[in-house]
Amino acid sequence: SSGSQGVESKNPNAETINVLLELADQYAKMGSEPWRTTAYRKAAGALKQQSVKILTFAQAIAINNIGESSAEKIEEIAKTGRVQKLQNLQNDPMIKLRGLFTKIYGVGPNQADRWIRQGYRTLDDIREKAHLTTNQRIGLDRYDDLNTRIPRKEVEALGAHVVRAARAIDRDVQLVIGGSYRRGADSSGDIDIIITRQGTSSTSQLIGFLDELVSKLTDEGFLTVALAAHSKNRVDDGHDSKWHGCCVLPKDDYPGDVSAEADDNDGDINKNKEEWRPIWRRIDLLLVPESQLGAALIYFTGNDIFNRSMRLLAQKKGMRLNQRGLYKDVLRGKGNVKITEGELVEGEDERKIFRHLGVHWREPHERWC
Ligand code: DCP
Ligand code: MG
Ligand code: MN
Repeated sequence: SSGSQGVESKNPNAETINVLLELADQYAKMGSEPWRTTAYRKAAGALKQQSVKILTFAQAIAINNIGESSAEKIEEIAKTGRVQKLQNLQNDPMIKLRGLFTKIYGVGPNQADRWIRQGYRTLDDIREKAHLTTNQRIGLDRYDDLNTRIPRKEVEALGAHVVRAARAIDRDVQLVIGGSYRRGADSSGDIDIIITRQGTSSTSQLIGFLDELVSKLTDEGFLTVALAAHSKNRVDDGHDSKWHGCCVLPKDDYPGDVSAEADDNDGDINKNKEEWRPIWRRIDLLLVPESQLGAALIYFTGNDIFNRSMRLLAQKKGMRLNQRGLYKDVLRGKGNVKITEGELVEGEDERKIFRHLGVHWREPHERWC
């Protein structure tokens, strides 16, 4: 999941934008009505482009990408400084409880609602009474750690640690930290590492390397646990192209003063080495053959809303974009159902994929929606 990034106060609509993004995040957290998240983020994006403060419904609705509901909220924020609906949602005890439960790794809104219907009201109830999957058990045991955002400097140190281990096994591998880090975020929910090697055209060519890397990092205590993957990550030969797990940065790798520029909820954890304690962090390793690197970079840089709009754009142009490449002449049948993969247009070069789609290049830090 990707939280929104607020804007600096020099923008005339900064306050409105930040409240809209908070509202979008609230709906994202709730999992219901996901289109509202998209709508409010789009409206916030449109407001960012304005050079004057937007005060009324009429002014707002006249702007591209701002719908009725967003326009109403914009006027409300301009007048009162807040959105009543957001406050109601934030104060609703059942919504709060659902938020408490969905913050357990591996728990979605449906599971949370089932538990609430069963009468569970606290994490202790879940711990003692609920039937948990292995992933959920880990999520509950490490609840606080896994819900603490990772300061950017720690993401860098974690990445550097993995790069050192990877290079010691195979000096020709290349690693890129993707996800919110690549978009320039001050802090991240997890660390996403894209792994490739020159000359590879299939994920299976990298599986052996991944196995070696994971066992090395596990043996030395950097990787603490593997999390069960979803089946959709399997490639043709049955191997997983994605590895999910947790890691801990060794004390010696810890940079000083990491939390200085991070979000408020980063607290003072590990601010200096003397007070260091191990914090479990979520880590995703992604195997990508060089021939698909560009498409994979787009996908794993995100954010998810940016990805959705790029895929929609490809579809509108009779093409198809996924994490492996951009394809043309995709045969579609009834209900726009894909019949053939089509012919590969581009997979390796991120910029060329933008060009083939006819859109201007957007730097990773410009891909927040
Ligand atoms: N992604 C996507 N659709 C999803 C989930 C992920 O397109 N439903 C892509 C875009 C994300 C990237 O994968 O940017 C990494 O996923 P993360 O869940 O790690 O999200 P982020 O790295 O963007 O944010 P966070 O800081 O929360 O990890
Ligand atoms: Mg991430
Ligand atoms: Mn991730």
